[in-house]
Amino acid sequence: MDYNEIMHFLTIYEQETEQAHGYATARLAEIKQRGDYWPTTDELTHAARVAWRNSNKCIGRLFWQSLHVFDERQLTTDEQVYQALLHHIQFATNQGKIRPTITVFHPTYIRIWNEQLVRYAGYETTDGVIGDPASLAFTKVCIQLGWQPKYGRFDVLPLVIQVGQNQPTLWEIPTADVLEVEIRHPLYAIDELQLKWYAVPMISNMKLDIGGVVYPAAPFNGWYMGTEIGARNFADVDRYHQLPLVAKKLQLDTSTQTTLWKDRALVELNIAVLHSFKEDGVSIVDHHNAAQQFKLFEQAEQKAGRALTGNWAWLVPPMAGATTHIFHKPYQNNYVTPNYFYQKNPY
Ligand code: HEM
Ligand code: NRG
Repeated sequence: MDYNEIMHFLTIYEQETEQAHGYATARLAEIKQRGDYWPTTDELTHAARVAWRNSNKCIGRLFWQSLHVFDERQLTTDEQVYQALLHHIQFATNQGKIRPTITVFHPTYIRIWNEQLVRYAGYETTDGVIGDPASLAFTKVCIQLGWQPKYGRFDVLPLVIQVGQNQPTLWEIPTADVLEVEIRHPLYAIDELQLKWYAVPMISNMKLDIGGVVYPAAPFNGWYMGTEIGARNFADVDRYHQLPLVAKKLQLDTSTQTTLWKDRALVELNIAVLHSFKEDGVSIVDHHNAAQQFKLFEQAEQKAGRALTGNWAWLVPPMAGATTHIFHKPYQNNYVTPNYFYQKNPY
């Protein structure tokens, strides 16, 4: 905890939420007397939104003010946390009309071991990896904790919740609560690859930092940018590695890289992702619209008199980078709090 940083946040809060002059100073005096900063629900709400606004790697920041914040800091049991997570999943999914949402749990008692609330298992077998290679280590942990592996390509992992220093406990997410989209293409037989992806990316392994006061369990979500699924999760060689199979469905000449078969496969796979989500009524944004929205965010920040921070290498989309304005300018990658940070895995 750092009183200067807390004062910095309280000043932002006072100004941006139109508190009476002197609010921040008075609050700081209280906090110093208690020796502890327990934000009001209103302060917590604004902090979570500003933390999104300060997330240098995020292209989706235009909508930072619309973040729904559930203050669940009072919960003390794994069963209660499980119910709150199910509520988060249902509220955020909203039958496909995805709502950016964060649920904040107690700063010291609660830890969620999952990287995202919904992720697919990955299994090392003698025939190679089945499922998502990004989940290999966590899947092993789940199995050690008593989870029954199913050895499918898209097995939703259980929630792993830890309270205090207790052993973590496993909780299955009801199938009905996990919205998924089957991937098909308007023209090509990409459906034959039997790919699907979950609708909502809910990051659950980052900590929310408010002036040095840290919330290790604060899962948040927006909606997907199509390339996250089509150009990375399905395409990366160390993920689902589907480009050679897509190329086959498109009957491309893969005998030499010079035919740009990977580029052509990437484009059609990404068209399939966007097409499928759109047709199913699930929120998603393509990288061109996302970049345009980010431009509006840059303009709004300038108008508000705030310095823009960003991480160029993450903001540039993994396809058609130079067609977006982001490619053509530098960004200051300074860290400002409140913010979301990485933390060590508990396993
Ligand atoms: C990263 C888009 C909402 C915080 C990203 C990335 C994309 C993205 C494309 C890069 C991911 C990657 O390359 O793996 C969006 C879109 C949103 C959205 C389209 C729709 C509303 C949010 C929300 C928050 C957030 C609600 C937090 C409240 C972050 C953070 C990262 C990130 C912290 C960095 C993640 C990391 O380091 O792994 N976002 N985002 N985003 N976003 Fe957003
Ligand atoms: N690339 C990751 C998700 C990272 C965060 N992306 C978002 N966040 N869109 C993946 O699962 O593909 N968000 O809060 O919406």
